[in-house]
Amino acid sequence: MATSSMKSIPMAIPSFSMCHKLELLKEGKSKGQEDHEGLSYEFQEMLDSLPKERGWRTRYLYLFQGFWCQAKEIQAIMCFQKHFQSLPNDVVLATIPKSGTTWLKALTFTILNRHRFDPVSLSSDHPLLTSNPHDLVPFFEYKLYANGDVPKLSSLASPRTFATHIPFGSLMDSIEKPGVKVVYLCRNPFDTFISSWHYINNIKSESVSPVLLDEAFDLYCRGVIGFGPFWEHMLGYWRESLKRPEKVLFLKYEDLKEDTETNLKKLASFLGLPFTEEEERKGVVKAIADLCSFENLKKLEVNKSNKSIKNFENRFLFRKGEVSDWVNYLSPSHVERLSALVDDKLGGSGLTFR
Ligand code: PAP
Repeated sequence: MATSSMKSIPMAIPSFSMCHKLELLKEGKSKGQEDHEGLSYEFQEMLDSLPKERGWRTRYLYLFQGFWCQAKEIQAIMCFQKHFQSLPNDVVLATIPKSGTTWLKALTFTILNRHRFDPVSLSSDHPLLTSNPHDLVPFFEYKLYANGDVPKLSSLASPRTFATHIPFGSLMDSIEKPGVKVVYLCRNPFDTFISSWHYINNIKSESVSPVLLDEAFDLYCRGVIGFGPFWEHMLGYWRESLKRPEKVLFLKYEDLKEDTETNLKKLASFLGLPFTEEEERKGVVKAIADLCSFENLKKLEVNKSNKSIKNFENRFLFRKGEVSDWVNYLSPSHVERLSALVDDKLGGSGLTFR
């Protein structure tokens, strides 16, 4: 069922299938458009029919199904929407980028696998010590269905755990099966913006000039950011969590930071694996919080030197991990504009930030 926020969004769903690479664009045509390399002519034609704006990292962002998205992500999302078959115990972690996705993946993986990999005794074979969280909980759009691939997922151990940045309106048909659970992690829009701006400038290739803060800020406030507008993204999951709390758990980054253990208990209960009294006595909750903390993950070799998402270096996923770092970057006029926007878009929804 569509949330009221999603009803107003024009849905541009092409009627033909573009999951596979048909005729690939010739090099000449894709010159200067690395983000279009490997896409079919048919897909390119569909892209050309969509509204577009300059992208933060790629040449363009396209307005697809009511949200802004890169070309290759659109290809992957269409493929996901066509092929993904949910199973009753599936868990889907949802975020808009830079809201704490990496952290949520680490926490959820560790909770769900705590009987196999004990976070208290923490032997050296705990996967989190040698794998980036993005390799333990794959994204639909960057990993599983990237490049039009159709993965075989039926043999994965239950509960299968996936992640996505897809807005709720475009995800809902794929997760409707009873028992499928969604955890959404939301972060205040000021920090999400600053984190995104740093990340984009860190991962961009040297040949591309940096995105200036003012320019990025203007795009952000106009909703033009991957998977944005951010307010639509947040409201889609927020409203669904109010309507169906057993289906969608809505967490906030700032709450997790302030009281990780209380939120971990909430998360474990929602996932159907509440901590027992004995586990709490043994310090399991604290051990998970410590293992997945920013400080611990950042110092692991795998997160200093390896690459996980789309060949970007893992180290850029661990910048500061703080609440309110935005105060070091935004001017009073930025704050005024973004505050007014947040009030306008989220006011009355019940979704607030400290
Ligand atoms: P993604 O959407 O590309 O996966 P995501 O993990 O959501 O990125 O966001 C990265 C932010 O989460 C960074 O924030 P910052 O730029 O403000 O520092 C990163 O530092 C923060 N982060 C990563 N891991 C943790 C963690 N374990 N605890 C708290 N914050 C974290």
